[in-house]
Amino acid sequence: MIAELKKNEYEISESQSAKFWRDGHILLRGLADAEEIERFQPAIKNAAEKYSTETRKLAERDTYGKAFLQIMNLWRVDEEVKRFVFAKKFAQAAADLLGVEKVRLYHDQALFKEPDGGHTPWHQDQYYWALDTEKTITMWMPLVDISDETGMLTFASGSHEKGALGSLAISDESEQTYAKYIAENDFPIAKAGSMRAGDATFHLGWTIHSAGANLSKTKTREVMTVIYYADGARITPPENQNQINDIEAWMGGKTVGEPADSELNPILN
Ligand SMILES: O=C(O)CCC(=O)C(=O)O
Repeated sequence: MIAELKKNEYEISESQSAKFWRDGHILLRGLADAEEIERFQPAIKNAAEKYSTETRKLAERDTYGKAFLQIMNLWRVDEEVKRFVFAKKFAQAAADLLGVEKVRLYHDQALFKEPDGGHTPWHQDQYYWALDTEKTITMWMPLVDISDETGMLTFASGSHEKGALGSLAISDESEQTYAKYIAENDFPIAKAGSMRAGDATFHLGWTIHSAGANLSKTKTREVMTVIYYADGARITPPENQNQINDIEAWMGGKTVGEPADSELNPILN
């Protein structure tokens, strides 16, 4: 029997949505409860381990490779993970924060930062996405209790207001460039001191963000993410090779100018 995620809604207040749009990110405590995490953490962990294609030792990888094991669209290969990713409660929170009626799935991804794993460089997610909306949002949910020691997601508050800031993939170059830009623009840096499994942050596609290294020798930072965008978005002409790859991988055969509404991108709320 496949475990169901509870249907109870998580109320987003107008002031939370306003804060989200002011800062470009927000922390929601207890979005998934302990029972839900107990049910779904093993399924996500097993699927992430089963479908990870990384075989190199940490020392052999570049900065991006050291940052995390990244296993995408697990909903397509595991029915239990699909229940989690398709949870209305999560999608409705995303829609309420964005202030839109309906959101679609871009893709999910498990981001497991291994013991001794490196930092995640400063970057903007939407550099990768060929969509004609700024109403894009990522839910980032630890499946285990985490502290700063294992790599907390960290935001440059208000940086989303600047929109696209150059053509930079996640790299040493994005780290250096955005660190300088953040200092020059005095964006406040925000991160939670700790997060319980089931707490979640949400951030906009243009918010500059990063994460620390995993300094623990034994603990993996198990995080599951789901990326959503406002229904009605269309595919824009790709501006870099990563956007070409993303259209091919995640847009289900839809092409430039078409609504991003393929079967890989269902409405989830
Ligand atoms: O988990 C991390 O280390 C980075 C996550 C991230 O950049 C994202 O979810 O957009």
